[in-house]
Amino acid sequence: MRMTEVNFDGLVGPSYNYSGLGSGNVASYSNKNSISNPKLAALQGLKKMKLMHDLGLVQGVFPPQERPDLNTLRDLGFSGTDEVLIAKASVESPRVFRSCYSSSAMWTANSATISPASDTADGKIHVTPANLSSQFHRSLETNASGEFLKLIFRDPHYFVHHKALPAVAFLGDEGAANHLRICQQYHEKAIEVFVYGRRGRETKSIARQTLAASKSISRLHLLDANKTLFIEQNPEAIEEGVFHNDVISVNNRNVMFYHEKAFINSDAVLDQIHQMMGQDTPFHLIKALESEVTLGEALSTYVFNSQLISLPDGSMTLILPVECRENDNVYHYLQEVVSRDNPINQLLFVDLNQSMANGGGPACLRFRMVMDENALTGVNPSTLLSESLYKRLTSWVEKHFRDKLAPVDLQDPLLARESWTALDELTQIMDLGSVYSFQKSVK
Ligand code: SUG
Repeated sequence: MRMTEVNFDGLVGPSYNYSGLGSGNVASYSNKNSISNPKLAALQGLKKMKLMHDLGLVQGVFPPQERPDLNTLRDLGFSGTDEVLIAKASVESPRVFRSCYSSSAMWTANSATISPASDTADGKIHVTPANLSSQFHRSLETNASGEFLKLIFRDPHYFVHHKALPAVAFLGDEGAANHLRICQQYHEKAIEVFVYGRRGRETKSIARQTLAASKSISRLHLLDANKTLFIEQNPEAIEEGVFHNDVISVNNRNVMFYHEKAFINSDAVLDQIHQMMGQDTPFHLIKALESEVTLGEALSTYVFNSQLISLPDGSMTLILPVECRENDNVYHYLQEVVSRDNPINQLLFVDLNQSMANGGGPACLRFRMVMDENALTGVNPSTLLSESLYKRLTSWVEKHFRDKLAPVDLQDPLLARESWTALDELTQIMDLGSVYSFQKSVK
């Protein structure tokens, strides 16, 4: 049975903006109050999805969430008509207000942790939505992400959906961005590696992923303890702005591409992983030394936030942000990596500058799920990208999205109407049914 890695990218929403909400995220706070281009952001995201599709991979589309999320503002005691509510909340609680407009659910690497059937004791694919409890704007994603995941991975014969972990500090969970899966071939039982930034309640830094959360997920997913490892992210890197592990390391099958400052005791932990795999099995460690690529360069180019993919012919390709090509040193380093003896033989560059300005590169925009052809029949087909869905989504973006949005524009009640009109039409294009609350209540 052929196993495939299916990638699901988050579609950018119409209120995509730079409010500077990302904690520990240098790009997000450096670009606070800049003017965003939601149309370009969405088109750039779609282009990347199309590239993956054209490379022969199965590519899915994760719909945007209902933004603005006026229900949350009502839950916090703001009242009145939508117009009154928007006017009041934007003045009284500007940060909360802006949080309700964030398009952050597009970074689907944070929406869930997924364990493929080959790794779990019951042979099913396990999915746990992330509670994203470290930041208010991201915590608003959890419920809808859980619902969308059930809607997409809909056949209970193949998929088990867990509830998100309780949203408290010591169980902070940010999903697949802190999860690696190391194996020779996709169908094999892999070593699942959970990377955490903090052990519990204590916040020695702004680390978002906790060990307690990672351990809970490994239990829920019925993983084999002999094939599961919990490793600590290097706090120095977190302090510098590596707010998720996928900003400093990426893996695919038996290849690890990472910076030397990614983990605490990285040589020892990678050696341990190799022992768990079996010393005789090939394990390609592509470690960038600080003298080759500095942590600062890693952050400004997002070179490790690339997608490392296996093409149908078995070769591996890195999908990188164009910023990596524009930085001479990083570009030179990448060419050297490709020339070395490892499975990576191609570099492809994508322009995601809108998402990058909020700290989200190629890998942030996707979660991946290894599955066989049978399980693929249990996925809602209307969410899988095709030529025609790509064309329809592109026209939808062209029609509904603004090309300039300043955070102050969020106060415009028309933006809310425009967003809901767009999302309403999207549910028809993607055949999703009435998934948004404004479709259920008469406004
Ligand atoms: O959580 N940015 C996101 C970026 C997430 C990137 N994901 C991964 N590395 N997997 C974050 O910091 C900024 C949103 C704003 O300012 O509205 C933001 O949430």
